[in-house]
Amino acid sequence: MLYSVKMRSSLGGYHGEGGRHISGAERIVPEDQVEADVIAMLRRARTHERGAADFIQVKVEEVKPQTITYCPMIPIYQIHTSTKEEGRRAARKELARIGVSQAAIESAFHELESLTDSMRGAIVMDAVTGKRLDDRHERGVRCSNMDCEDTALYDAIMGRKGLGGDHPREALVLASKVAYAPGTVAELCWSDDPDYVTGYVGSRKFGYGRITVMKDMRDPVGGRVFFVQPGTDIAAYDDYMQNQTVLVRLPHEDQ
Ligand code: WAQ
Ligand code: MG
Ligand code: MG
Repeated sequence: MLYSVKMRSSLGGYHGEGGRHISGAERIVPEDQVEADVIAMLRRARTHERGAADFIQVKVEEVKPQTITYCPMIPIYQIHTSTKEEGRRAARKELARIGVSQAAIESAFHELESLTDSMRGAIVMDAVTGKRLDDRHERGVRCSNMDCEDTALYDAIMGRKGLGGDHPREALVLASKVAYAPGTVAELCWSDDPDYVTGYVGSRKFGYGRITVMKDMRDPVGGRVFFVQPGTDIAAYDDYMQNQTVLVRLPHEDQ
């Protein structure tokens, strides 16, 4: 039986009541790994670069096998950049190559570059008009309930490529679920972890375009934009992102 393990943490009390978001994490793991994951998450919240959390919530819940769906992990490719400007130019170029309109690219960068505090979720944007479609303000749309189908295999493959660690795994899993969501055209992301400057542009078309530098060191503001086809049903999209359990499968040729 599989279990969902989720953690969210904040500093200065509960996030909704004055506390500042520190970190969140979630896994879907076999029953015998639940305890180890809970401990790893507690440690992560207490030693995070955004601060040592003083409010930590952990939720453990059985996942009903019949509710699980699967999608492929999108393939990774890398774009080496050395400054924020170069990285963001590269991201614009990738988005255009995927088919996101210039208007939507401008609108996305305008939205993300105007943020003064990180959102918890993503902005959902029409990939043609650039209009923001969710009405979730600073919360945005959250993508949840996803993990690697086989973490040991994933670690073996990514470790060999020098891409071990939580950030790439979590981002690749999320980007794969997002890329395979009905309606998604592309995704744009950079981290809100102050010392984590790598970001990406994701799509089903080309995969996970990892851009090595997309922001300045010590910048604590990050964000995500999900670009969708015009006419996408936003309530259904939000429901898929938040609630559909998705296990991400490694492609055959990597095994
Ligand atoms: N669903 C939707 N949006 C989210 C989620 C989520 N589950 N988690 C984070 N976000 C949004 C939110 O606005 C954050 O401020 C922003 O994304 C960045 O989140 O080396 O670490 O978790 O290949 O800080 C990418 C590169 C790292 C990884 C991304 O994002 C690599 C990262 P963070
Ligand atoms: Mg994160
Ligand atoms: Mg973060």
